[in-house]
Amino acid sequence: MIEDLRRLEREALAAIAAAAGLDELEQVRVRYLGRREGRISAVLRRLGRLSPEERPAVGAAANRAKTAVAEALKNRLAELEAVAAPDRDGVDLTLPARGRWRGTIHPVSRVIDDIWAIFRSLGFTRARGPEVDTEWYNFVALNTPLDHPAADEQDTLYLGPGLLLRSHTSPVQIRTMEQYPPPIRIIAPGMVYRRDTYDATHTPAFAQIEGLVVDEGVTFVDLKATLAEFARRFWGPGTRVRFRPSFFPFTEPSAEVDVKRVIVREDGADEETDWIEIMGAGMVDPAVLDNVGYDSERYTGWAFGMGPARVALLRHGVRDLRLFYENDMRFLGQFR
Ligand code: 2U9
Repeated sequence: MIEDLRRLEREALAAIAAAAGLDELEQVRVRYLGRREGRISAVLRRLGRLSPEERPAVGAAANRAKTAVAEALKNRLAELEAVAAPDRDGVDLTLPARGRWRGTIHPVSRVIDDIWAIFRSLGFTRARGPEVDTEWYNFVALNTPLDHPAADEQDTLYLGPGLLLRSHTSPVQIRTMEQYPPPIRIIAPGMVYRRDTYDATHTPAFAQIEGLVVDEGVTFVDLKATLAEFARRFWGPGTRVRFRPSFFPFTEPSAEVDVKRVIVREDGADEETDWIEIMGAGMVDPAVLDNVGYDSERYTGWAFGMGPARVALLRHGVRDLRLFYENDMRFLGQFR
């Protein structure tokens, strides 16, 4: 019987060491120490039937086996729990790993990149300049007198006397013309600032992309052809373009540019959208060319400006501009 107990103990200790999880360990406990069916428990229960001579030795061996197995169970339980449950530092080693965090290009930046790629292929260079600029570069050089409403403190964010946050990227074109002689063919994308109410169609900081061409013999035909080519590359070959007379202080004549897009319906048929105003443009006012020291008798130019956030709005069917500038990852993550 003592021999049987030694074998049971060896078996139990091996099974405990081999138990890979808490459930398996509990099964081992029940098999050897369970009150009703445990094999070591059964030996202890039978002690009463042994002769008084046998009882002390077998009893002692049975108790030793029970203690050794109980001790092994306790140790293995601690080991398994350390892996299965949060440890004292609250680290749960069984939690699945988090997915890798993947960033994405902002939808407004993507519109800027796409517009830039088209103009680059048409021979334009990208230009940049400061976001803090002077009244001269932001207004006066652009043929906009300081008593013009745009220069009013109601509309422009002033930082000090004569110093402001640029309200368009046009100062970049002025600075570029000061620095380089014609011919000029540039695209100026960047953030601009206006004292606007924050609502679905206005944000006080917004992206703008402007273009400027200056050379000998440049005409309104070049403006129309280039912007129509751009529109067809950006919105598709079926896109129609319309120019409506307008006014800007820095261009004369000036136009608002509308596009009518062709979209393919779910049933495969083509459908034309309404006319959508997409940008402003015009022939650079000779006074602007004079302001940077260009000979306005010899050179002519054209320019345009548009808001990429508005383009992104149309591209994705978003109704509220603010969503693009609030950095909510639940919104931005959808543009992957
Ligand atoms: C120079 C000369 C001329 C840039 C131009 C517009 C027309 C225009 C608006 C579009 C939507 C601003 O972002 S918006 O609110 N822009 O309508 N911009 S012509 O003309 C220039 C620029 C620089 C030296």
